[in-house]
Amino acid sequence: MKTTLGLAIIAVLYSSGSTKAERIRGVLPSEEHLYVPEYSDTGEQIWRCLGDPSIVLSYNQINDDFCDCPDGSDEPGTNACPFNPERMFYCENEGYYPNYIENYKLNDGVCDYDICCDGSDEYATGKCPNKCKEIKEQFEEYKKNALQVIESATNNREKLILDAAEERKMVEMSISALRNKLKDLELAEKPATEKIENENTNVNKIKPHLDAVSELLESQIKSEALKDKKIEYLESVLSKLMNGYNPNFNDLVVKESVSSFKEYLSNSETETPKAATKEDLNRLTDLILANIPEGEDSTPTFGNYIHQQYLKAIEKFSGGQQVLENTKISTEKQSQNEKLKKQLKQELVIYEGDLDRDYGPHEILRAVKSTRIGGKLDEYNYLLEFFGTIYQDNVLIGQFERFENNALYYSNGAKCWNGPKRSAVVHLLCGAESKLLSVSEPEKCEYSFEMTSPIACDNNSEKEILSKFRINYDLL
Ligand code: MAN
Repeated sequence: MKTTLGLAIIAVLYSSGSTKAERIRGVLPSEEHLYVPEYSDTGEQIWRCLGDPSIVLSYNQINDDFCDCPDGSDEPGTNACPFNPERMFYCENEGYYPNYIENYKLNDGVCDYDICCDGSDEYATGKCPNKCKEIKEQFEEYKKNALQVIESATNNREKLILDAAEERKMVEMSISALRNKLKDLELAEKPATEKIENENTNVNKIKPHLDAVSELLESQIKSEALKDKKIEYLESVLSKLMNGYNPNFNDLVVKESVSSFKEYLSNSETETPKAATKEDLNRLTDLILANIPEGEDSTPTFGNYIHQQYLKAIEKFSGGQQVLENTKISTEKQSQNEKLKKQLKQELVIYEGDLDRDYGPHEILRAVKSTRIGGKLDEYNYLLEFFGTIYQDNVLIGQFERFENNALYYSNGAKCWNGPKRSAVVHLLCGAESKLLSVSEPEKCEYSFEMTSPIACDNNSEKEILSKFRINYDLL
């Protein structure tokens, strides 16, 4: 029973805020554990500077409006220490969004409701009552409208993502069409003989016979030549004998040989070549004829005959003389083909390069790559092309370089007089339409644009709504 009552009291203490009252002013909840006191040997509550634990303070020196720690950690809730961006004052803004404010804005008599809607930044002056409830109502109203815009912007973004995928498909299709065209051109260029052989396997039946003819002729020629040499030699021996023998020696064998040789010499000019060679060739010709259609009337020479039969065979098996002509690609046509191939290859390189380019998340920039957004901002007309250039009137501000963290980067613009080449960063904010909002020149010839676009609508949009929300102080 006692225990239950004890627990109930603790619960009441927590919910009534007495624990909060003990919180160290200005410290964010996740750092509260760094402000727990230690106990010295004498039992005194002590605390060490966060940036330098060798500096030991009495616990009540925290927020005593006197700066003891070099990093300002002993004064999280006052402006006694110099401003340290790492140690901002934490406004709890209960019921709304917690936030941080620079310590030099504390108790300066100004209600910084856009940061601390609870007025806690003016705790000492007491000038600023808590307005979190009213501000929250304003924000909710603003958010409702903003969400409607975001919804239509997100729909537009989804459409753009689909368009981008479609664009990619088109590029892929163009690549495959170009590759096919190139393949066709290369096929058409294959050497004529190769084509005949590929297309007319029947001609191949004849070819071995023709090869055999030439082989036979070759060996025939060789053997004839050898025979001629032998005959020449024998003729020279017999000539010697014929011219040098002594007719006074009554050698009948010699006399008979010489007279036979003389007879041989007188007949040799009219002698015909050996029939065997021709017979062999005829036999082979018959073989060829067995594979080809009816020949024409007899041909004047064997060479011509073979040639004619060969052409006939090609005609029969390959669809006619046309094939021969078709396969003979004229040099003119060849150079035309070369030109076309070169052009196709160049196009292919462009398309293939395009597939590798960085078009951002979901390749969304593909869908808007040549969309142009124009607008007059301050004294100049600006023209922006997402994946192209930005112009300030006629001056080139930059050329698209990359898309990173919802910002488009452009560089390599026209050179600035006495300065760098112009460049720009375009910060994108979620919006249903693409529209240039503002431009500034933080550094000479370095431009910073703000632009709405559906391509910038992602899951952080709620945060973005808050950052764009402005309090209407008249209503507070
Ligand atoms: C022009 C504009 C300006 C730029 C100056 C620099 O006037 O491009 O934005 O600052 O040139 O000389």
